[in-house]
Amino acid sequence: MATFEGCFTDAKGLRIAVVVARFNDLVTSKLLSGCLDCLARHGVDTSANSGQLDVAWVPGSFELPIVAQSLARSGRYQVVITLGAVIRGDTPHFDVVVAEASKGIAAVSRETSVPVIFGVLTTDTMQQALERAGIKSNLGWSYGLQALEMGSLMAVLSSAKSAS
Ligand code: INI
Repeated sequence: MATFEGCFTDAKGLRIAVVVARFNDLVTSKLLSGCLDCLARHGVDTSANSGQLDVAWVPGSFELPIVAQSLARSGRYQVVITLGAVIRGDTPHFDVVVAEASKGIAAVSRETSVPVIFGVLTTDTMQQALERAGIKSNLGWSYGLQALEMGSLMAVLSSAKSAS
């Protein structure tokens, strides 16, 4: 029996791309700070001239999949993180944006075999979003951790495949 697991302590070989939505940037910039803090504390070079990490900004969560797809297809990254905040208003727009972002991101991951972390908050109010982006906890930190786990797990799986 083989057990495959990712790890959080050897991030040196990982190249990571983060795609962030500007819409609700009061929330998404906090998610980004939490995410970068997590990556830095696990050994990822998050400096401005890092060769290990790139950040791309898109207008809103609806645009996350196409840019995640372009980055994943480039072959430069072992994992892509998407960050967004979709907050319910009075119209059905929320449901459209959430559906497209979530289905699109899942599709990119499956099509490219590059893990794409779904870091999109979907909340009823701005208060709920802020609570998850730093006021109580910062889910950006968790998304960073999930990226390390998935990026390293995929590397483990591909070495197991080439060894067999
Ligand atoms: N984009 C978001 O990221 N969050 C939202 O809450 C949101 N709302 O509510 O409209 C939102 N809309 C913009 C959308 O993602 C696109 O950028 C826009 O429709 C242009 O394609």
